[in-house]
Parts: sequence; structure tokens; C-alpha cells
Amino acid sequence: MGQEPLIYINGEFYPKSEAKIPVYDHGFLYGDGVFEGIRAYDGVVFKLREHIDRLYASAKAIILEIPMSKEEMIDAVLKTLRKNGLKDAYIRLVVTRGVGDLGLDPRKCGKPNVIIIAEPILALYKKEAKLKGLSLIISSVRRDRVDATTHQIKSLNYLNSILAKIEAIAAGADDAIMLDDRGFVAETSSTNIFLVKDGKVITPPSSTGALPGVTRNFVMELAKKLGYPVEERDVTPFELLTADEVFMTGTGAGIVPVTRIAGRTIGDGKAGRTTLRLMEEFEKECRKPENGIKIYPE
Ligand code: PXG
Repeated sequence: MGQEPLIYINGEFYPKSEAKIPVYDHGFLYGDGVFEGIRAYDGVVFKLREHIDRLYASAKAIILEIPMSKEEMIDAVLKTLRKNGLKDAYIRLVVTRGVGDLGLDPRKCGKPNVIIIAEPILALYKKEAKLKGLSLIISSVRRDRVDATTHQIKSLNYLNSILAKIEAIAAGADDAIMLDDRGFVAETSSTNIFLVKDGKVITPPSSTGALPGVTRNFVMELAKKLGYPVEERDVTPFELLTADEVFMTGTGAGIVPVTRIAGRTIGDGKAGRTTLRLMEEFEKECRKPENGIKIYPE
């Protein structure tokens, strides 16, 4: 074989087919753990430090002590990429509570398990779909509340999102917009959402339960730099349906135009001018060493 990806587990590397975690791990039994999805573009791991900061913040929120420093974690990610000879990659970093007994009590768990998977980029959405724009439904599944299993914590509990995704698939749509418990727009199943109206770039705050996305934060900065007024505020479904442009952002997909929501055509039904401009700039920016960490320093 020799082609199998090598997976990092607690400091050792295992071929994919031999990379295993015990069934008594509470990550498996209860979704008790945290994760990150990270991208490397052309030898630069985009916003790696920000992803590591978010991983440790998620871990802190669930009282999970990661058994290594942030610097050691960054080194482990880079080592995994080098070990697999990758320049353009999708990286999945998972930290589980570790092996415990059949009860919930996290104090029964031993050491957390740290897993790093790096594969050649996985295209979440097809390229042509990207320019055509995606079709979304508005899900009947509400985003978990900020005082519950909020997506502000990037935990291994993704059932809230998966239920919305299942609804989108059943409706023949690409993905689903999720509202918060008040009925305001939060995000999609696994991306943040933006609208453009009268030249303004608008996105909901994380108080809706949306994940504070690394791509979202970068796009907000990028839009400001390009001179667009940027607003982070509550957005109603009506505002989304009547927007000039809608797009979504996420690590896997980058920036993706949305041209249909719940049967309504958004704007003129094509990727909008602002969206295209941001996509073009993002493609350039994500490869710049100053926006990440180089895998192979000279
Ligand atoms: N919201 C949720 C609920 C997410 O899980 C985002 C927004 C976007 O955040 P970033 O930091 O990626 O800009 C996520 C991202 C993928 C993938 O392949 C991403 C996530 C989960 C599973 C897959 O893009 N989380």
C-alpha cells in the first residue's frame, strides 16, 4: 500500500486502517470531546494559531485538559502534514475525553486522546456548484441554545447540525439554514452565513449559537479592508430572503454563494458582485504565509 494516510494518535503515527480508538472512549460513547477542521493551502496552514486557540477554548468550556501545550499541538499538526507529504490538505484535529466506564462521569476517564488526521483536500461542494450557488432550506431544527450544547463550543456533539443536514437532503437542497430559538438566523449546518444588502456585509453574532468561524472572522476583516461596511447583528429570515446576495463561509468550502433559499431566488439568482470579489481576494489571501504557518520553512 504505502499510500494510506498516516494518522497521529497521542504522539505515534498509524496507517489509516490501523488507527483506532477504544469503544469505551467517551468521545465515542457520549460525543464528549472537541475538534477542529483546518485547511492548508499551498504549504501554508491557514490561521493555524486561531484554530488551536479555539480548540483550547472549546476544551476549557467542557473542562477537558489537553495533555500538551498549544505550541506542541501546532508542532504535532505540522509534523503530521510533513509525515504525509502534504501541501494542500484538510486537517481534522480531535481531542476526546478518553477511556472511561459506561457512566457519564468524566472523572472516570483517563488521559484525553489526541488524534490528527490530514488528507489531500476534500471538496465539500463541487466546483461548478460553487459558482452556480447553493440551494438552502430553512430547517425546522433550531440551533442549540447558548446555554445548552451550544455550537460556540466546537464539540463532538453534532447531532443538532446533522438533523438539519438530513432535512436538507430530504428536501433535495444542498444545506440548511438554522435559526436560533428566537427565530433569528444563526448559521447553516456547518458554515457561517452572510448577507449583502445595499452594499453592507452582514452576519449574525455568536449569541445566536453560531460558531465563531475562523473563515467568518477573516472574511469580516477582508470585507472591511476592501471598504465594505460590515455589521455583526441579528438577522431575520425575511432579511435573508430579500437580500441582494447571500454567501456562506467555512474551512472546508471557503466562501460559497447561495442563490436559492426556501424556494426563493436570492438577488438575480447568480453569485453576486460582492461575493465574487470576496471569493477572489480570499483565494489569494489564504495562501499567504502571514495568514498562517508554513509547513516546510526554508
Ligand atoms: N459553523 C459550524 C457549526 C461549524 O461546524 C463553521 C460554522 C465554520 O467555521 P470555520 O472556523 O471553519 O470557518 C463550522 C466549521 C468543514 C467542516 O469541512 C467544518 C466544520 C465541521 C465539519 C466540517 O468545513 N466546522
